[in-house]
Parts: sequence; structure tokens; C-alpha cells
Amino acid sequence: MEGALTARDRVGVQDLVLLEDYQSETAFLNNIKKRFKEKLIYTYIGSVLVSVNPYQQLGFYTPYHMEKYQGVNFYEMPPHVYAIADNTYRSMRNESSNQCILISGESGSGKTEASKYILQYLSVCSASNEQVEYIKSRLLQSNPVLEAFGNAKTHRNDNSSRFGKYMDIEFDYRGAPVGGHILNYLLERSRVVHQASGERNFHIFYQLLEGADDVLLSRLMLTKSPDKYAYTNQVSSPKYNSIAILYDNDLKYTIDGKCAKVSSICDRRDFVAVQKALKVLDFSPKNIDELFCIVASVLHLGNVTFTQNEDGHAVVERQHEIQKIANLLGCQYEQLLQALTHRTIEANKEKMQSPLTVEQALYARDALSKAIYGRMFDWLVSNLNRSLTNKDLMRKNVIGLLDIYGFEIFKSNSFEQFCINFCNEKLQQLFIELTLKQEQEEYRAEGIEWEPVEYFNNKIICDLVEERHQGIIDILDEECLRPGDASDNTFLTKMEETVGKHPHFITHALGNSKLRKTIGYEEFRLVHYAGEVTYSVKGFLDKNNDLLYRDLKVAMSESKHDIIKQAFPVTELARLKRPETVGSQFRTSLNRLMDILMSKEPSYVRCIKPNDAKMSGKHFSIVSYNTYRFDETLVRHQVKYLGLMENLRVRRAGFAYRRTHEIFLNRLVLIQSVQSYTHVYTDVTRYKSLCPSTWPHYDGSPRKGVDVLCKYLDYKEGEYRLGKTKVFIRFPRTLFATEDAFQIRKHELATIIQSVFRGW
Ligand code: AD9
Ligand code: MG
Repeated sequence: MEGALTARDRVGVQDLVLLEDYQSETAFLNNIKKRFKEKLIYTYIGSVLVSVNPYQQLGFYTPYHMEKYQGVNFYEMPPHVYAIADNTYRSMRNESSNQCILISGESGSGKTEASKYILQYLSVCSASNEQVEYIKSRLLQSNPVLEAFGNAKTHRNDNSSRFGKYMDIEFDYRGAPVGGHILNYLLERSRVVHQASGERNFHIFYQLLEGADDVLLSRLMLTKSPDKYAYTNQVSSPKYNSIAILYDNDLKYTIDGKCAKVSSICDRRDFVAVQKALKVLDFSPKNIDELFCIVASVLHLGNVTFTQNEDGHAVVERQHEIQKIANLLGCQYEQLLQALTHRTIEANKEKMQSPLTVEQALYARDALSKAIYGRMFDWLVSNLNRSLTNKDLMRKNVIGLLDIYGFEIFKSNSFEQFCINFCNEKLQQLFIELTLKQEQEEYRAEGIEWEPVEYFNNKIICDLVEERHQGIIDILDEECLRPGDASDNTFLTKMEETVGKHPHFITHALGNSKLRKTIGYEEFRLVHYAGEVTYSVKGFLDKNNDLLYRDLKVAMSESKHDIIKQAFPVTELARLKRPETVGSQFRTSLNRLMDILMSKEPSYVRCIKPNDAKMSGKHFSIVSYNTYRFDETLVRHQVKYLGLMENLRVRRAGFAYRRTHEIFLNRLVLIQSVQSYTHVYTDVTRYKSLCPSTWPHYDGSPRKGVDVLCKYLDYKEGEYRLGKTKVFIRFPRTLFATEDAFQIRKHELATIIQSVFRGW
């Protein structure tokens, strides 16, 4: 507990289950707001950590703090991401079980930062030797590489992860990290060829242009300036709110049309870090060179343009660009040139070259850029995995870290948001199931009767999206496969026919007159667990198909370079089956992820973004400070999308507070940490001091002691239960009364001790 009543009033409760009015969203918000103002960015809901992005460096991530959180009881210290990491680590060791930490929240809320703090903590608190140190440094160095290739500056976050990431950290029987494994999800490949105004392409493009020395630049046939490349120079005037215009430096840049530079990012320094990390991770000089060649080739591809000849066919404008690209990708110039402007088609078992129109050629060019970049990213992850695997070291248990995109609701939502929001539905389902399961298990283990909890099961929405033959993903696939007149609009009609009656699906045609005003003809709306999202069907078929013409695949598969050759395997060409669509692939990989997570003991970090201006507040005027630094409307939305009220309800349905009997009576305080493993505690009297039968000494069992104490404190029958190892208290007010009495008692005890000393 955080001490005296006054402190509770000022900084709120550190565990939201102790809120008296736990049904009130306003009370919830007020509590995190109070804490946030005091720079207490962390609050619990039971064992779930709620974190509010401070947008400033706070002083509690030091080695001193890491040491302080090691081996202490979860609730004995102020809430912290280290407490979650430590608790997870110790559960893994003590119970010899696999664990996972699920981090969620919207873009810019601090997921990736939290996952880095957790990884650092696990690396510091675990055992070590030379071999293990080697693995630890590799685990830590995987971050700068993945961020360079998978993160980008967006309106919401200067370092936004544009892919989902699940990382297993593997530990041996001593609890030392011996390896890792990364799974990546749905990289936003469309960013390679197009970015919204004021946003950037993936960091690596700018890092390379800014950070590479002249020798490397000339080898890659690049000039230093991102303005020269179409894929890094797509800036027009952005839309943003007025606060941002006034205060955000890099947004000011975007007004000038110079989005390539972001004030919070140093591309040159980051490039040095990436090069160093690639070396630590044992990427060969040849592979590193090939990676940069691929990045450069994509920049050159973006500059390839086409004109139309007399026959209406596409012709490459500056053929020397293709020469550069072929060179960088290690493939045949003629073959690439031909594949960018023609398609091989088979008619009557005869192969023919069919010329492309300019529009088709541009499509093919962008499809190639996306495919090259996307497959290079997959290659990168699988190579990182190879580097994180040490066959000589025996692994016993794992801790998984999931840093995945949160719910997205933009003004205009497309296929990408559909996939991301589906992913969040699945995670919410898992969250509810596992939280209930955990609660139930704890009650059973403690021998306390389980009281069923009413909750909204969002399985109905997951089914709407993923069910075989009748779910939206399969309807979309069917349209993608159907020859003839299939289009985004026929997909919409098919959905109306198949799932039109579903309570969570609405379209213009299906809605009533009031709804029709808010949904366009080419849109559909899903009622997600977190709220309604309207999706535009435009581009769904294309994005789901994600076609790359076969001729381009052939050209790539014949490359002399290792990475490209491995990324475009010849075996893929021999397969007659159509490649799986993006939606189906995503469904499969998500369901696999759910199985992985289900088999582990989960912990949760729920991240919240306090304002849309990426600001800590020091730039705001006094008038705007409180309004904008902690934007209540924005936070309220997130509390809803994260399902935090539901979480609190589930947690509060039974008992608000539970602690072991020992801790209820006495508090354990760490007095010495001999090595990183051995901790020495001392007992500090707590509530047992409130009852003459338990203080100063009680000879019976802790459970009996708590029983005597609770009766003495006049707890009513329905207010508490004694489990085998823990006491459960139903209402916060019961606990607060005890805590307040203890604060007074503490004072009395101090006075008694002082007078005893004086008497001496
Ligand atoms: V996204 O979905 O990948 O776009 P994240 O990952 O949720 O998003 P991220 O962790 O990248 O957000 O945080 C955004 C920025 O907020 C960081 O670059 C930091 O500048 C800032 N941040 C986040 N958490 C903290 C923190 N605990 N302390 C200080 C923080 N700054
Ligand atoms: Mg991130």
C-alpha cells in the first residue's frame, strides 16, 4: 500500500481493484490521471499493469531500480514494468512453467519501450557466464535491427513498429537466457511504396542515405538526398491538430515538405548502431552488403517510370535504372527489364509474352518493391533466429514477449485496419478466457467457492471474421479466386448476402435511414468489442491477393545473391496451387499464436497514450497543460478499446484484494541481496499489530493468525474468505479501514519505542 490516507487521496490507489466505485469509468480515469500528474505512470488492475506513456525520461529505470525489484513480492513495491518482469521470471523459475507477457495498446502508447525495459530487466536479473553474456547481447541487439527495417515515423509515433512481434526468450535450468526466437506478423509492406503525407518510409532507407559513407553510397549508386527517390519523397501538406503545429518540431518540418528529417531521430547514429548490431548478430559481411543492396534497389525501383509506346504498351523510360537494380539484386538485366513490362501467359499450352500497360507496369514495379522488401524482412527475422539459437545450450522454459499493434480506428479504415482489429479481437478473447481461467484456478486452489462472472464473449465477432466458408476472410478469398467480374463491390454484396443478418455487421444497404447517413456505399461497419469501425472496401481484393507476376518471381529466383535467392525459392514456382491470400495467412498465423499463448501463463501490460501530440507537457502553455497533456477523451477511448473496465469487472466480481496470510500479518522487506539470486528479508510488523492476540507474537499458523485478526477487526461474514494460503477481501473499504487503523497504530508504536529509548 502507498501509506497514509492523504497519499491515497493525492495519488489515487495503486491497484484499481481497490476503487470503491469500480463500475465508474470516471473514477478509473481520475485515478490514473492523479497518478500520472505525480509521474506515477504505472497502476495495477490486480496483476495487470496499466502504463501511461510519460513522453519523457523518468528516473526509475536505473540499475538501482532493477536491483530493488528483484525477488520482492509483487505488491510490496510501487507498480512497475520491472515488477511484472520479475514476477514472470520468478514464476517461470519456481514453477518451472512457460510464461508470456502480452503488451497491448494503441500506436505510440509505449508497447515497444515496455518490451525493451522487460528484456533489459530479464537480461540483468538472470544468471550469467561468458556464453550467456554473448546470448544476452544478441537478444538486446536484435532490437535495433528489427526497428531499422520494421519501424517508421508515423503521425502517431516517430518510431512506430509496422509489424507485430512475438519473441520467446529461452532460459536454462539455472534461469540463464540461452536463446531466443522471434515470430513476426504482417509487416505493413504498402509503406515501402506509399506513405501518408507527413509520414516516412521504414527507417533503414533514411539511415542508409544519411549514414553510409561515400564508398558505400557509390557502390550502391545512391546520392545522399532522400528527395531524389520517389519512395522517400512523397510529401504533401499534412493534416494535424493545432497543438501539434505549434509545438512539434518535426511536424513543423513537414510543413516545409522535409519529412525525411525527424527531430527525435538521428539516422546517422542509428545506422552506426544497426551496422554494429548486425555484426554482433553474426551476419556475414556478404549478407550485410546484400541487405544494403536490396534497400538501395528498392529506392532505385521507385524511380523507374514508364511511357506508353504507339501500341499502348509500357516502355521503361530510363533503362540504365534497371541496369543498376539488376546489378544490386544480382539478377539478369534483360530478364528484369522484360518482366517489368511483360507477362507470360499460357494459352492452349503455348507460352506467350503479353505486354503490360503503363498502369499494369507501375503496379508490377510496386508489387516487386513490396515483395523484395517484405521477403527481405522475413529473411532477416529467420536469420536473427538462427543467430539467437545455440544448440549447445539446453533450454528449459521460455518467457514470451508479445508487442503487437493495438486497435486502430482512423478516419478511413482499410484492409490493414481490418486485419489489425481482428488480431485485437482474438487477443481480447484470449484475455477474457485466460483471466477467467486464472481467477477460477486461484479460487479452486485456495478452496474458495467460485462465483460465475457475467461478461461479453467476443467470440461471436471473431467467428464473423474467421469462420470457415461464412466468415469475412473466406468470403473475401472466394471473391479473390473468382474469375470474371469480381471486384471490391461484389465482395461487399457477397458479405451482405452471407453475413448480412449478423448483429455485428452493418452496411449502407442494411442500415436504417439514420445509419445510412454515416455509412458510405462502399463501406461496411463492424461492431467490435471495443467500438464500431467503418471499413472502406476499396483495395480489399488487391491487398488480399497481393499478386506478384510470375515473371518477376522467376527473375528474382535466378538471382546470384543469397538473400534474394532464398527469399524467392524456385520451389515456389513449381507449386501449382495459388499462394495463400494475405487474410488467410494472417488467420493461420494468429491462430498459431493463440495456441502458443494459451500454453503459457500470461501477464499483461496495457499501454495508454496520454495525448496525441507526442508530448510530455513542458511545451504546453499553463492554460493548455492539463487539458492536453492528459487528454481525457483520448484516454477514455483507450480504456474502452483495451477492455480495461471489463477487466476490472472480472477481477472485482469476486474479491478486490488478496494476499498471502503472512503478508497480511507482516510485511517482507528486502534487506540484502547477496547475489542476484539470494535475497534476505526481514519481517516488518503489519496488520498483526492491530490485535492484542496477534501482537507482538503469535504462535499459531499464519492462517489462524489472520482468522483471529479478522474476527477481532469485526470483519463481517460476507466481507472476506480465508483460502489455504491467502486471505480474500471483497470490498476495498474493509481493507482501507484496516490500513487507516494501521497508520495510526504505526504512529503509536513509534511513540512507544521512542519513550522506551528515552527511559533507557
Ligand atoms: V506502435 O504501435 O509501435 O506505433 P508503441 O510501440 O506502443 O507504438 P513506443 O513504445 O514506440 O510506442 O513509444 C512511443 C514513444 O513514446 C517512444 O519512442 C518514447 O519516446 C516514448 N515512450 C514510451 N514509453 C516510454 C517510457 N516508459 N518512458 C519514456 C516513453 N518515454
Ligand atoms: Mg511499437
